[in-house]
Amino acid sequence: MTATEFNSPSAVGSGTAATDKFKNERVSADTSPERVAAIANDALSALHKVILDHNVTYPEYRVLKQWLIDVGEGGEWPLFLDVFIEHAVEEVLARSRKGTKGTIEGPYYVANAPELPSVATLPMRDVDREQTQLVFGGQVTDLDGKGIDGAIIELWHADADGYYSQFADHLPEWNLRGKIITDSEGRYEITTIQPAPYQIPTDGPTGQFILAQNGHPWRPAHLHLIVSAPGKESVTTQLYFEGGEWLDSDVASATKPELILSPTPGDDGKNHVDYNFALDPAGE
Ligand code: MBD
Ligand code: FE
Repeated sequence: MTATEFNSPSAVGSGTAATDKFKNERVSADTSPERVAAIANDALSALHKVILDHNVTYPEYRVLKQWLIDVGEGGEWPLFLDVFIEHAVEEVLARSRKGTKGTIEGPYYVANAPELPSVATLPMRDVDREQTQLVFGGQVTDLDGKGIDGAIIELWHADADGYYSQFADHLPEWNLRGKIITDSEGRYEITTIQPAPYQIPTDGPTGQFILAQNGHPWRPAHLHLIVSAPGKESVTTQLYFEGGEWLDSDVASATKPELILSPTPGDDGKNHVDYNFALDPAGE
């Protein structure tokens, strides 16, 4: 495999895997017919207005139809929706939250990662061990700052080449994924690798959509996390890195100033940083 291939994860492989994982979840929502009608009518009206305002032509309409077909056939709906739409849904959720800021989940979460103790290293290959290591410590608390015994931190991220395990065939099943259980005071210290900026696949319809408008396909380097505990609202979030490329132009519009880490290099040659999570109480 060439270096170029590693720099450009293929759309079809990761898209199909993400679509299959999502379909297995068999999702549902408790939405009344009246609410469905209200949302659907407003969504269609907004689209009609765009068509009229921009004098969209028949050739353009047919290209849109073909592109929508391509997104489905390429398995890219999870990718496209999570990059361009999910941040607005997260903004709605954030209105009712006081604790640690959340942000989008993205298409590559997998439940049931191996459980790890409060001080742990994520599963990684020898080649990952050659990367700069990141030691990430802190405490999970309630909104009053009281530590939570046995809180759960699910952590997942891409490797240095931009691949997520289970969405690329060459990686071990749980590479750079883990479920860390905090100690009696809610503390943890997780060692992983310092992630690199992430390029979403450009060889499929989502990439075509971005390049057709001279956009870029990059996300800043990030860690994904879901932090949860009994009696608390879980928070789905991401952490970024001070000074990192693409922080101000994330293609997925998912950065927040509160979510930027500033690690410092230690005498051990590893980067070190602390970040604490405060969880809202569970809703009614
Ligand atoms: C990612 O890694 C990601 O975090 C998002 C939101 C979309 C595509 C790939
Ligand atoms: Fe990601």
